[in-house]
Amino acid sequence: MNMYTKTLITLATALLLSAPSIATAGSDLSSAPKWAAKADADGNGTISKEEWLADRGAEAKKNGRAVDEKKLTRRFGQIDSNADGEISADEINAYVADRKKNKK
Ligand SMILES: [Ca+2]
Ligand SMILES: [Ca+2]
Repeated sequence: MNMYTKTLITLATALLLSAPSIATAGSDLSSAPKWAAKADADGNGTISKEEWLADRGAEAKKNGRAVDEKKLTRRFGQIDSNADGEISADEINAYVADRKKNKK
């Protein structure tokens, strides 16, 4: 093994090792509430309607509430302000901020 190959392998290993942290830091949901990052089951940085229903449904069940899919779907539409079928961190943050404002 020559130096060049060694350097390449070292570089590749370093890249591989740093990849998970890059993915986490680059996740769009890192600025969103914790539950939002958790709801992103496939980790693509946005929450699809399926992910939303699965997560919110599980949360409702955990809290002993009935799962109202219609209501959850409506809420999804409220949060998904650009209506592209995915909830981004910006949309969640705007929604949460709005809700806090209205509570006061
Ligand atoms: Ca997702
Ligand atoms: Ca959206």
